[in-house]
Amino acid sequence: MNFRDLRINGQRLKSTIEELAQIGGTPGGGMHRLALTDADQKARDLFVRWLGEIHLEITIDEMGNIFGRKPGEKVDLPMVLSGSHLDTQPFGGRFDGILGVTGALEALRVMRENRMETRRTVTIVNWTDEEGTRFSPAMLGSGVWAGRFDRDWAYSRQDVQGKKFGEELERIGYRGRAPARKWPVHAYFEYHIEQGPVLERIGKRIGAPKGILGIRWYDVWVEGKANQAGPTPMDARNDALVAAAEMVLRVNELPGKMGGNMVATVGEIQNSPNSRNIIPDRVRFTVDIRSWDDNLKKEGAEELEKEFAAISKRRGCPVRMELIWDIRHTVFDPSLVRRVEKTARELGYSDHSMVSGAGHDAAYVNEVGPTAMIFVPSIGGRSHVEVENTSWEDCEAGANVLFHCLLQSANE
Ligand code: HGY
Ligand code: MN
Ligand code: MN
Repeated sequence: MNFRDLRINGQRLKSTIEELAQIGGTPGGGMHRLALTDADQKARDLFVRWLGEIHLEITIDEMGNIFGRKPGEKVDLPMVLSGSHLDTQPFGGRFDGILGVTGALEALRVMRENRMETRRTVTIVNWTDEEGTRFSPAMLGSGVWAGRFDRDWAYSRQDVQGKKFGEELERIGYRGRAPARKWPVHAYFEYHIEQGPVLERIGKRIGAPKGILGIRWYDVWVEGKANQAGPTPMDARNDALVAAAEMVLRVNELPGKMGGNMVATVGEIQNSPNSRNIIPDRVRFTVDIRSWDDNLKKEGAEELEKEFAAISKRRGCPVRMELIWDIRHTVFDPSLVRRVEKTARELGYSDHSMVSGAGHDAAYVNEVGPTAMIFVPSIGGRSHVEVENTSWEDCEAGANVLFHCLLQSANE
């Protein structure tokens, strides 16, 4: 049989994604399946069932990363790995992460039904807590596996209700016994929606990112003095929320001020006591700074620190800024990126070289072995929203590129 003529089953890929979308789906057609919640547990159970149906060897490690292995003829050779994540953003989309897991599953299903043997082992993975929205920072599962985070530190991370990662992992029954520890990887491919406007705008079908922006995450706490909103004169206030509001504006102005290619976002804020007639005295908010230039990212953060200190002093509201995540920009393996581009063209798809503004587990796997990603367009350039969408034709095209990249790497 000539493997080159084989294609994935687009209809089966579609129904697999739609079945997963029922677990933690929102009335608005999006997804609300945060890491280590009951919905995440159900999605994991379904994923494990699917792995069993195609007779993969299943391993769950101590970070809850789920691996399904299809042994190759030479089991001692470094394996080919592919996957992404099943956890989602709050009111997020049904493709982010899920397309990479289901695309790899579809590739293994085609291998199984065609009784295909490969020289190297091919393994699929669902990484725990890629989003980092419930338990920050992002990519805790792949980060511990790659040796970037300490397992017990990851276990100690808390959500806004004070629940701990390790306890929640235990509660949903996915704290495996296998060490979350890297092993040699011959090639890792992560298939993912672009989550931006580029491919749609230029009318290209397959994106071949050369890498990922560097990312820094901070938690910021601002203190004030609570008091009655009525009798307290304006010049006698230490209003934590007003101080925080000024700081949020400085974050938004930072990329323009730094003059380089940078984005900066405050996405999360808690205000207390959060009563309409009490002057707030405690605010926590998050800062997300991204740039290809790691120095610019660092300088930008230092600039923010100075500006926050000035606001804090002027308003009498102490501020504390804690760096909770710093990942340098990622450069993927050029020969694997070329494989993605060449395979796309051989399959008759247009392709485009680009950079990923979104973070991915591929950033940490890239520190262990040669890595590349495959993008397909996001309709309207939207992602991390309920209306996140990609056409089924593009989903099928990207999965075909993934399937053939896996075959090439698994047989070399
Ligand atoms: O933040 C990101 O870009 C990814 O969704 N974790
Ligand atoms: Mn993702
Ligand atoms: Mn995401």
